[in-house]
Amino acid sequence: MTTDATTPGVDAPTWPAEFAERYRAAGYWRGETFGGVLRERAAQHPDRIALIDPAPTRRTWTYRQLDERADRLAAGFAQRGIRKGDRVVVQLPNIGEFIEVVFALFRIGALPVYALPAHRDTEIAHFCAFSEAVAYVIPDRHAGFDHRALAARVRADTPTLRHVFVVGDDPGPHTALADVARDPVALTGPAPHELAFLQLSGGTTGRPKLIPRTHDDYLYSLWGSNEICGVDADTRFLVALPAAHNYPMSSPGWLGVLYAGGTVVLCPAPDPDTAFPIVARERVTMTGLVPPLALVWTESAATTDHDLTSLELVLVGGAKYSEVAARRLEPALGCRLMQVFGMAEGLVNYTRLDDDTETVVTTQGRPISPHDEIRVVDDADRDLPDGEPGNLLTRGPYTIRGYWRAPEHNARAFTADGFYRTGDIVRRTPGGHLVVEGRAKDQINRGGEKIAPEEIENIILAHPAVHDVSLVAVPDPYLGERSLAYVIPRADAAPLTAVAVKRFVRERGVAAYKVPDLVEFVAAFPQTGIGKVSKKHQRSAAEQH
Ligand code: AMP
Ligand code: DBH
Repeated sequence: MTTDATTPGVDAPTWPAEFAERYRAAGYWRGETFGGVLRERAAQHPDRIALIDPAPTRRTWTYRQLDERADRLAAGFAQRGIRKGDRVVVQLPNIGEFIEVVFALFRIGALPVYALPAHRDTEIAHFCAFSEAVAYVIPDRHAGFDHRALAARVRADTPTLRHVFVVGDDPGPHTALADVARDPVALTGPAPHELAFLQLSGGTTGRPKLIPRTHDDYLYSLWGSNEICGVDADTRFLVALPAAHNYPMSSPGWLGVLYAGGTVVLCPAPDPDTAFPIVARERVTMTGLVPPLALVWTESAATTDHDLTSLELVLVGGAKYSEVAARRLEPALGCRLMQVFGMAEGLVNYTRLDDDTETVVTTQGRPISPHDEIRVVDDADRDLPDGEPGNLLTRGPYTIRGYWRAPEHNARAFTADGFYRTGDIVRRTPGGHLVVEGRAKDQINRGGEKIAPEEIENIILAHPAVHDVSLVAVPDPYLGERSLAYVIPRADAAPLTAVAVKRFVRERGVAAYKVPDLVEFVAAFPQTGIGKVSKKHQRSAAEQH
């Protein structure tokens, strides 16, 4: 048997054979691939609109056009030596080319590594080096930032990186994506049980982990989500959040909507001023938001002149949505609310369309699948009775069994029998819904954007005037949480300011949302019984901010 980076079990643990058989026998793993699904939809309804990119000038793709475009780009990528199993870091905003590029890679069986537009040198260099990426796809400029210059820096340091493809008028020293397409060629492509892409984890450690998802498992999460959310060929779904993130991609997301033969509408930014006119013009029926955006949409709906009556369902998730805010959404937007609690590692929970209002506003839903196994345990992994808060462990037909090339981390993040330790503290209601009560993992959830404190602590520690640092969450009425860096300065160094610490992090080149919101200088950290930094004490002290 030949193996390559797409073969499960090679670069990451996979489902034991008995589980894979069970999921196939239950009809969850249907033996489809992303490339195959697009081909089928194009044959079934070639002229239906698959994709709308409204800005700056409106462009549309029928299913046939998207399918053909994916074929032509795949041929061009293949001609440039991109092969099945190769990793390609894709960092594109919500533009039509994003969808074209990933379907072209799916056709080859090359694995997109989904970077967010906000990522900068530190993250991109890591993704490219760690995944041994052969190519990196970027916009020329986006949100005032020149991605070509970043790409040139990363390319100089990454020997495997042979190509940088640029969307836009001026590719600089790189290759214009517009010059890549060729007449279609025959490609073997991936098998359904093989890897489709590497998704990013929000992370708790110094470096973001890569999440290996197969065609079979991810496609199940898509059509399972479609059934729950009522996605069909008439759905017009607005991608308001960054398209590369797991939530707008799969819950039910743009991939779910394409699976159902519906229409994906890309939104360049999620604020009401940008999104409402697009909702009105394109008659959007469904979207997914994070809680801070849901708040702004709810408030703005009262005074808007734009017609939002096409909206049928708004999903809210990614971070805890307050019950008070949740109660206001349906009356303000004139549509149904669904809460969603998911993770790029797999498990996704939704409230249901036929749940009563109390359940929808007070819980974060229940799993997609009857085969999602849920355990709520104490710190010694003993099962707790329903109703008691504890650590959420899960295993199932679309939850990974291990991160990509991370055996040591996997030993901690998964139990011996394959349950993923989510790090979330939940309670299960008698109806089987989960309520997120908190978090055991060291992570900050800044309005749905996750920060691994260790990653930022490592950067700040490199400052010559810093003796030690600890990054914790501070409650915030709008974002839910913001970040606070407690810094112990070196006694022998020149005095340090908060502004200097923030600038230092920014200049290292990380996504802006990871730059500490607040910096406080202290003489010492509170300690735990065995002398570790007590983040628990720091977090409760930070609540005074
Ligand atoms: P990630 O690992 O980056 O995919 O982020 C997944 C994490 O986001 C989950 O483990 C939760 O901590 C958090 N999360 C997602 N949705 C919700 C929600 N509805 N309520 C509370 N936390 C959430
Ligand atoms: O936060 C997440 O990662 C998330 C939230 C809702 C997610 O991955 C998802 C739904 O699929």
